[in-house]
Amino acid sequence: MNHAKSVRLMAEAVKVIPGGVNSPVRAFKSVGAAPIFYDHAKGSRVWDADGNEYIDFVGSWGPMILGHTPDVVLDAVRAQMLKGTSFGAPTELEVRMAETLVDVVPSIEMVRMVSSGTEATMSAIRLARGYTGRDKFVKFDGNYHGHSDALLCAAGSGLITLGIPSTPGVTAGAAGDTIVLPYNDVAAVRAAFEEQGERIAAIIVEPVSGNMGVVPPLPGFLEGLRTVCDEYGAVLIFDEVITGFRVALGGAQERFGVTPDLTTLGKIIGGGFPVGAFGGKREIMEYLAPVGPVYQAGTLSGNPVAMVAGLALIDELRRPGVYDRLEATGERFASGLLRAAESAGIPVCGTRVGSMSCMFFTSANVVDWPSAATSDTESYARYFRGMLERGFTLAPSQFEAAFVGLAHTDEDVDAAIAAAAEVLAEI
Ligand code: KE4
Repeated sequence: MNHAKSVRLMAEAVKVIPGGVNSPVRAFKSVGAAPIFYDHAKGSRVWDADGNEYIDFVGSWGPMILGHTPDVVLDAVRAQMLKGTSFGAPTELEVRMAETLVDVVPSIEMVRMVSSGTEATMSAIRLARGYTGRDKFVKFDGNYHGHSDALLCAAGSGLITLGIPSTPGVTAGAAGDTIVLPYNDVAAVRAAFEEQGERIAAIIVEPVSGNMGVVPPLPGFLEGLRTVCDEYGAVLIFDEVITGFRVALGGAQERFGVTPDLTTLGKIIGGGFPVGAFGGKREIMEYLAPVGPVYQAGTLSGNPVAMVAGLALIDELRRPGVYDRLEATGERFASGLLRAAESAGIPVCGTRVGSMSCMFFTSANVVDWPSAATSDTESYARYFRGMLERGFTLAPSQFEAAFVGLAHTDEDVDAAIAAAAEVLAEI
């Protein structure tokens, strides 16, 4: 493939944008390839600046569950833009989005819109602290909840990818109340609460980890968190920025039958526009200004364009059979890749929940960050480059998720599996 224009664009980008990218993981640092610059996309396909076509399994890191630029979203956005793109005032659209989230997500009785997943999780932690009057909170090693200071401890996603153990600029004061525990380890959580439970405001967890690769909850893990939070009066927060509307219409909390006190959302609910949300029990949410004392705000919160895009997308996801189709495509994709690895004699650990999956290049059974970290990232990098050259985009890191959506046909999936068989045979 010719990547001349992407290479030229990167040379221009690095002069004016740190690392040439507006989010580190896009720099392809851990996969030893020059980043490709996208130009346009439709359905399951994206085209780069050089006109190369790819079947896309990144999906903008999750939002493109219908595929890229679905007509229903474009039509809704086009109509709204002629009416106004931002008002800084309440609109009916925000009411309809809030009513939709209340209707669909089991834990949500009230919700506040923001403009990113980072804002959603940062605000949820502040709210839980304000509501309980406690300072500390628990997160899990390898979970990534965006880049607010207190949450950037032992985080996943780009920090793991770039090998950044902790981030300069995050002060001891900012991170001092963050308790980091091993994922899938209820005993460790219980021990922490026995030691200082009366000082712990919340547990925040990715109910299915998507930022150390895909790591599902072990049976009893989410239920255990719910029990401990009930015993100690702590707020249970499910960070469903990835899993919301992804692993079920009502997210992981619907799929696994565990209801948190607060839920954070993002990605899919914006239909490709900047969005985030946090919602949950009315009693907690009414601690938020202007009703309550916990301040939180945002110029573009509830942006009407993002609202119509999200509402149009969610309407499609509410159609009968959608999640059966996503499950079937996810299974076809993940199991086919595992068969290809097995045929090539490469030890891998495959994980999948619905339409999000991962293939760890390790013989370990991956259940947490230490086991995920045994993966051979060099092999993953060779796999990534081989697939890219054959016209398939995967996450540029071993420690992310692959996403399939409603635009992926069986032919798309089978072509990816055939390409993987070639690439893995050469690794
Ligand atoms: P944003 O601030 O990037 O919208 O959301 C932060 C966030 C919060 N919670 C979870 C579970 C998330 O996965 C994310 C962001 N996900 C990463 C990819 N794993 C975004 C990609 C990037 O950082 O460029």
